[in-house]
Amino acid sequence: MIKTVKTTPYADQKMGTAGLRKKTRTASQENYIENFLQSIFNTIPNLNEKSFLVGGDGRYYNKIAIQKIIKIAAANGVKKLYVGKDCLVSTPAGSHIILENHLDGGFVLSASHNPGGIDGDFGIKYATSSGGQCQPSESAAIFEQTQNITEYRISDCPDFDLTKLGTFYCENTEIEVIDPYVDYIKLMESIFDFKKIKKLLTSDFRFIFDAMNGVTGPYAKKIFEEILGAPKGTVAHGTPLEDFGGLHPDPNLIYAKHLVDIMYSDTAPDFAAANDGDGDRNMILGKKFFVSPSDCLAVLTDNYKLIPAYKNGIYGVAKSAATSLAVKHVAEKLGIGYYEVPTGWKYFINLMNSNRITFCGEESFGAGASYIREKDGIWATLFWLSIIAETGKSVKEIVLHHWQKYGRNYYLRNDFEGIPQDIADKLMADLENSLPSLVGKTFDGYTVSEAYPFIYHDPVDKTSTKNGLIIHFSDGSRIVYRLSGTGTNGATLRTYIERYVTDKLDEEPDEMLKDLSHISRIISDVTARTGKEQPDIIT
Ligand code: G16
Repeated sequence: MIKTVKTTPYADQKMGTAGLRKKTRTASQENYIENFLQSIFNTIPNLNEKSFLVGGDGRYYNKIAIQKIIKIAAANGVKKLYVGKDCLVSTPAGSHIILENHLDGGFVLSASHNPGGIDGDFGIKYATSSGGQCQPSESAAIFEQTQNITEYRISDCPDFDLTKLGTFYCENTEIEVIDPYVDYIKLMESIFDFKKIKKLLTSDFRFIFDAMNGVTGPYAKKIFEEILGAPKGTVAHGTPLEDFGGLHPDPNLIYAKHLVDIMYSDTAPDFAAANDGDGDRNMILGKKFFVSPSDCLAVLTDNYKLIPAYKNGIYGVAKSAATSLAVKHVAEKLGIGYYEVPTGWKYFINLMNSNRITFCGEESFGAGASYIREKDGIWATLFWLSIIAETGKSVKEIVLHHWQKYGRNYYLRNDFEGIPQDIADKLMADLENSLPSLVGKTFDGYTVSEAYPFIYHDPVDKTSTKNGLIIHFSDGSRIVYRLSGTGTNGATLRTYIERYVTDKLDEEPDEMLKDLSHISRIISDVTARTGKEQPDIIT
């Protein structure tokens, strides 16, 4: 039976950079998920012809929310749902399933790299038929629905067993519980030379893949251990856990410190990769060596010919404006298209659909290509393994060689977290107003040559998006400021600092960027406004 339930709006259901992300306690309030889902369905016509994917990264509350999604979808007359077995599907695999099966969209329940559990975070990434997250105009329409909602529809059928493959019905909606791994693995086999990678992984080469107790564990065990022959145990933290086993599943130098410690020890293996909760972010490490995500994109692009799927040529490459300019040097040398977009993978979708780009990446530990519409941590790992297998070089040698060829963009991101929203908004507004007056000023020897808000004009749909403030210095250095759109605790000011050099290639970024970091704090006035002398997180 279908029930219609009266409800009232929640004011805070605006999607951020990647879907709706909230504290689990907020998301588990009465009618919270129901309102949000009904609001999405209210924006989609002809639901009886529409099919969606449902899955998640294994975090706490996903199983409860997925039962709700099934019942709300059924009550709204959705034609079919494909549900990942055990409620699991990684964000990249989800994108592939949507595209491969020509689905109308999907719900990947994840707060990405944010911690899980009742005191952690919960999230819903809503993808459209593009295979990527909905566009700003679509999220605005959904937000409007959330603000006017008065009722939702839900089936009162009992909960379903989602631990076994099979098909059943809820009202008239077909529910198929699918294997979330098999098609994705085939996809990876079609891109990379698995034989070459297998030869490497069955030699004395030592590798750790850290799934951080997120969703990539089962994918990685199947790919690296079962198919590619890496020794059992290569995949660490390989079982998806509701609270990520207490880990903060963010693959960076701070939250994956346990892995960093191993890789900086004298007994470090040759290579390590970590993925985040939902498998779209990655961190790449060599022996006593960290590859910054901006450099990662540049190195992958420069080595495209080594990968079977790309060896005949690639379209262009794109990065978010806040990502370092390292890949720009590569694009110029290769003579391929180069684009800068706002932060958010959704901005790459039009560029991929129009064959303007093949590769894209972001400073926020993301790299990917146009075979799907999300970033992909396992793809990045297989790409690095391919480069190592083909060149016989270590990670450090590969990156040093890259810097010798192109110069190095030293890069750091400073995050000031938990700032009251009004203070953060005022800081950004004042900073934006002050930009014209900064041009020509010199700070500790660095002269501002240009300062402007980043405004992106999408070449395909002609929309414009404002995202972040950019300050250029006459020596090629840059500072970019923006507020994060993925946090759940006040506002986070991100300050991205970059300096380009062609000598001094193997120095510490902290040291090389000390002055610019200081200048970035002076210009933003962050200390006076927030009381914070130093960033909370430096990556
Ligand atoms: C999401 C988006 C990315 C974006 C990142 C950081 O990643 O998909 O495109 O770069 O957020 O966003 P912000 O700087 O606004 O916090 P994920 O992995 O969190 O879904």
